[in-house]
Amino acid sequence: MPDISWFEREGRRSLNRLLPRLLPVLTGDDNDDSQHAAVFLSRLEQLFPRIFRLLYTLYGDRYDFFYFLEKILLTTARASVERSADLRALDLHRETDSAWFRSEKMMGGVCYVDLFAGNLEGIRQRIPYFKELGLTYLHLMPLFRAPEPNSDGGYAVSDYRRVNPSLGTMTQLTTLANDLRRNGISLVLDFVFNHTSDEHEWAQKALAGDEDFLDYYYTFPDRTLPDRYEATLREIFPEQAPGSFTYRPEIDRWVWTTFNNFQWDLNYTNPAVFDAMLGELLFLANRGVEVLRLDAVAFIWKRMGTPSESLPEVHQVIQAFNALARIAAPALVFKSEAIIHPDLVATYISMDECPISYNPTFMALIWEALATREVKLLRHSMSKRFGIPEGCAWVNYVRVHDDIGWSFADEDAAEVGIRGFDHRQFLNRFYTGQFPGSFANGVPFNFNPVNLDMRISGTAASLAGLEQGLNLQNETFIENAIRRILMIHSLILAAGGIPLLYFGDEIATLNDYSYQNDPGKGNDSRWVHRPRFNWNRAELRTDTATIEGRVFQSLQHMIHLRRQTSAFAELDSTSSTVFFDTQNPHVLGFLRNRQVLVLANFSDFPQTVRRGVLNAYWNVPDALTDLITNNAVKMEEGITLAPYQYVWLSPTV
Ligand code: OTU
Repeated sequence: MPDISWFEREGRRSLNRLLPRLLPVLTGDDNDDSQHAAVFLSRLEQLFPRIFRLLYTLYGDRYDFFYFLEKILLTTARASVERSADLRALDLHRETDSAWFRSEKMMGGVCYVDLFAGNLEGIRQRIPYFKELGLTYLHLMPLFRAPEPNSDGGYAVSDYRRVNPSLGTMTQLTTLANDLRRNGISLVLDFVFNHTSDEHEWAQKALAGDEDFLDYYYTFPDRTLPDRYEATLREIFPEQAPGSFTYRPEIDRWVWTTFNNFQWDLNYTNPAVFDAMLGELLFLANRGVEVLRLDAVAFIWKRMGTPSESLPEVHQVIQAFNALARIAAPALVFKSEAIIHPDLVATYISMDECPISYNPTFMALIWEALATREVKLLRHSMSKRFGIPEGCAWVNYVRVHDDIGWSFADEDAAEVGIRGFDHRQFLNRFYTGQFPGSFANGVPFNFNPVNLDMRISGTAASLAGLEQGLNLQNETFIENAIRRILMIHSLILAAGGIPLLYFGDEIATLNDYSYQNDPGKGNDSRWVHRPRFNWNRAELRTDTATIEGRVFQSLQHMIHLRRQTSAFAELDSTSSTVFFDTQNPHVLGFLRNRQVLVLANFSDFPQTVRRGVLNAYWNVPDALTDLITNNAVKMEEGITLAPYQYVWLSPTV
């Protein structure tokens, strides 16, 4: 690899050679916005050295490198020219306010367009509901054209520029993005960029034998290379889609399909793929999408003899996308979806790569602590891993549309005396209701008989015990389940980052087993926790005598409190959430910005935390208020929490 001075010199030379090709695009006949061209060029000047280094590292050994370098810059310039005045204004604003998503006002929600509201127009009509919940971030699940009846919930995209006709049109999506923004809500969409569906035009051309498009994917004439690759690959869907390759008789070749057999992995070693996907990415940004969730991010680069996950080139590709997006659409932020070992989750998080990331370890360990009633692994792991680079933010969640995988670090577990493998077996038995005394009604997802790996499906309410309580008509079970649901949400609302609500959880939606009879869904248990949103039950949300009302009102109250309390902002990524040992094995404790103390009791019994313990971390004020109840808290010897009680303690003002 050349040294820094070579990159500097050749980068400058390359930019000088390429500028004359870009200028006509930026200042063409139908585009006389010289001010915008100047903004573009100044961003380009600033970011080009980085872009040149990244692209050269990825593609510099190809004879046609310079051709693609030019093409990639032209794609960026065209997208910049096409960007609307509104979005350009947003760009300028966000360039000076990059901390916008770290505010205490941030509140996320996620739903399927069809299941939540029928179609895009339905979503638009539900804006008042989003506002009721204080939403500022709305993630709509994949809504593009996709195969029928099975598209992996839309994660097999057939056309990134066309909305699934049953949901609406691209024009409606653009209007929706605008309407949401006017209501203070940022639109979040997936960028499903590891694979396309086999119905995508590129795949269709490949199936017709077009060599240029065969190069968009990884295809092999026989099993020789697939077998060698598979020796070190992890199986992601061992039950529903075993292996990582699919035979296609049309071309008599094996196609790389990490996920389902209709999801074809894109070949990012081909710069034409990089350029084409950059075009799709910027197209979405120009529709008004503010956050792109980079789906299945770990898998986009492969190398023989490795698991082909999280290779260095993965980071280079995303960083290059990031830098180019910062030129054409700087308001856009990437969120990484890496549900993998926590060490690797962290490698995606930086301002130059993905400033926002799911926090899968926090999510999984919250459920782990509910099962064990002990917080040691949760506390230990979070105190090691919650800090992330300055400027970035976690997305904290208890549930999304996917399974729950026990992706905590075995090292963290060993450090608190837990054997990872055995513990996962226990958790799987617990959450599928097989462990004696379990409160959970979960469903297995992709059991792998070779390594006994398994993940769990189920709604938050069913996993937290509500389904069991209602089935048994046991008031105590029901009460504990409601408290668990509220307590775990109190944690994602209080911890630093963006809380993300999975719509339906706010009205304690239970598992829906009817997916089993659906031809496109029956082999994928994740559909058990993706039911159609029940608006009749949502009607009960103001009646606190109902379960729906109690859960909704409590969540709404907490969201409101969070908005009012500046201590819930991410002021400093490494120290604004400090987890500490409460010296009570059942009580989780963390401090927010040295101002709010959060305690949560994971046990079915009252638990006490001694004041002396708290004093070691916080100068415990004499007069304390629990923000949740607005009650004064007397802390003489300590504080005793009821079963599943959570408190947000703040100095009384
Ligand atoms: C993601 O999840 C999506 O969230 C899923 O809904 C999709 O099925 C999948 O990608 C394919 O597009 O395996 O069970 O370690 O990081 O990428 C969920 C893999 C998944 C995960 C994740 C994947």
